[in-house]
Amino acid sequence: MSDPRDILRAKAADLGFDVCRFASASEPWTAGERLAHFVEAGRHGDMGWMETTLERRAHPTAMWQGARTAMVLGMNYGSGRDPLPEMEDRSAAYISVYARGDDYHEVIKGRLKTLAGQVAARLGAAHLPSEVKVFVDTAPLMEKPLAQRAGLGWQGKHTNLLSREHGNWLFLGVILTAAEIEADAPEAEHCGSCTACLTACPTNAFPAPFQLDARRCLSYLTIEHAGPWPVEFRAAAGSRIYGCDDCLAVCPWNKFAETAREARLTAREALVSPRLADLAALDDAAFRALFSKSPIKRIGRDRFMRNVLYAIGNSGDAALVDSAMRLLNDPSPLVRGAAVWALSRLLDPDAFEGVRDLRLAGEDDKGVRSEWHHHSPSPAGEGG
Ligand code: B12
Ligand code: SF4
Ligand code: SF4
Repeated sequence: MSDPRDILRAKAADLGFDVCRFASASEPWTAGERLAHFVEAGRHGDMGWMETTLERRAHPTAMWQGARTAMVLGMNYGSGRDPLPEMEDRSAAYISVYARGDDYHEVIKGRLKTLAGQVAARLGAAHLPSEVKVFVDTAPLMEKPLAQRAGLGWQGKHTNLLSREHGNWLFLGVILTAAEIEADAPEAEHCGSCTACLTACPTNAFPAPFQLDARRCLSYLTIEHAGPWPVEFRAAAGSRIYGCDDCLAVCPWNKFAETAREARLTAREALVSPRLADLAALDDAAFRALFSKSPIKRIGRDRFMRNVLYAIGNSGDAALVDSAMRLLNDPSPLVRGAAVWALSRLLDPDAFEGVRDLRLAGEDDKGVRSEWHHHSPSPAGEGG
């Protein structure tokens, strides 16, 4: 019989996966201890699900005792160009490359399920254990160390998995099976003395090479963090309103990256440099319509508008004052508080104090009141 891995690889390629390799899911690893260290140090921030699933997440067999082999899939979502120059237009928003098309969870999960059915049938026909389970992103499984073990690439100093063939723009998906399938060779690390990603990070989110403090990462702050951001990160966000690509985009290994083959992962025109003024005008229904099938819909309109307002505050564009003023009337205190910060950056101190004096009296939310006081050019008394 020919190598079963090649048959399964061919099926994966037919379904649009760019790479498919195999690793042991049962051999021990150090990734679980490193994850525990990450969580103990509080680096997961508000992502409480990392803490509650810590034990299951530590190793594939902690989640599923029967797991023997991981079939690890990669799908390229590269745009074929460096996206960072887009941020030069401060009146436009920057949405990270991974979120400009359809939600990758939906795109990949459907394909993984189809593939898993084919894998199970193939294993069953070969009289091997045919139980399989599929994972993309949301399950308690550490996908990057599994991908490195399978040889898809290596975890770079920015902690993402990159490869010599595909650079940094690769989504991961995993099928675990109870069958023992011969493993592919793991990939070695090829960062060498390069530190480009570490120095490019606008918020200094890497306490050491190969380690990330998610609390400082703009991807975490824009997507996962629910409330107002610590003030120190707001200016550094620039125009990034959903995710961040800086550490990926500066990596020299992108020179080999190709453009995504999967049409559903390619950018929708409306999500490349959308005008901040247009985004600030979205009500809930318009937000849902614009981000239909997009991963951005999942953060909800209020959190999204918070991000848009921080970007407005960083724009230096006086034409956006009206947008921020309008959002001072928003029903969400999160949005109102972010509007205060934006105005504190766009208005001159006298104008800001004038607006504050008018608005503060009618504001009963403690958080928004504290935004008014905190960003006032001169100290303002409570109730002022
Ligand atoms: C939580 C999470 C986040 C968090 C935390 C990110 C992180 N680096 O941990 C936040 C919200 C910040 C995030 C951001 C992003 N994410 Co995310 N995220 C995840 C998720 C759900 C879990 C990752 C995890 O377990 N983190 C915990 C840490 C401890 O794990 P780790 O990074 O593997 O940690 C290793 C290193 O720290 C290292 N280490 C630690 N100490 C030491 C010491 C030494 C000496 C050495 C050598 C190594 C070392 O070993 C650890 C174990 O391998 C995965 C999906 C999944 N289920 O795996 C997606 C995933 C990692 N995310 C993904 C993506 C695309 C992103 C973004 C690029 C999105 C964007 N453009 O905004 C950014 C990238 C930011 C960055 N630089 O990492 C992809 C990455 C694909 C890839 N090719 O790697 C994944 C795999 C989802 C998917 N299925 O495609 N993400
Ligand atoms: S995604 Fe952005 S903020 Fe997060 S570590 Fe990378 S460069 Fe830093
Ligand atoms: S930028 Fe340099 S250090 Fe960072 S992942 Fe790429 S090769 Fe490694």
